[in-house]
Amino acid sequence: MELNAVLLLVDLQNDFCPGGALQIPEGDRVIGPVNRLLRWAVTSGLPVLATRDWHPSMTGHFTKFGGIWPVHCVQGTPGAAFHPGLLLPEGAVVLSKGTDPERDGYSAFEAATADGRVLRELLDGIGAHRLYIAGLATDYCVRTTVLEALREGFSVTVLTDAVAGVDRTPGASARALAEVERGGARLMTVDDLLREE
Ligand code: VGL
Ligand code: ZN
Repeated sequence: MELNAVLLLVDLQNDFCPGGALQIPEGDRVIGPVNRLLRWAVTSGLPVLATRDWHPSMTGHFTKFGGIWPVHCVQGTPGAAFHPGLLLPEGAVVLSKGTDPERDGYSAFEAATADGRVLRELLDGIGAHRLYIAGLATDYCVRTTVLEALREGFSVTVLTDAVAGVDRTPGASARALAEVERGGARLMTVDDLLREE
């Protein structure tokens, strides 16, 4: 395992899982692989950062205010809570994104802790060079986050069985993975990663 790496989990929330307001058909399929990643991270001493989509009730992100999404992940609602099966370890740092009503807030680099620390600040504080990324949705927040991380000079590994996508247009998630790979991200399964360590 590389030193100076972090596990970054993106938006593993009820509203993105079956039964949620913006359900990803198999959103909850990633919970098992993500929990294996979490055990690995804790054992290896990797810091765990978890973003959550955390919208105000009125935001241009929602269809009724001109956006493209149904109402989802409204701050403090059950749909915005992390999936109950997600075993976030003690010490995991939670960052909220999508809080600005004028922005979609897809990138985890727009996320901040309750006391106002942004992702970049935390990564710099840790001295992180590599980000292991998993979560939802492959074709939106995961894609945007990975592309921004690559632009910012981080090495990125995406765990392909620990991400799932919205696929508003068929194949969008597969295209997003191909795009981030072309951009320099490493794609692997959780099994590949745990075998390698
Ligand atoms: C997301 C659509 C709308 C995401 C957030 O987390 O990928 N997708 N809001
Ligand atoms: Zn959202």
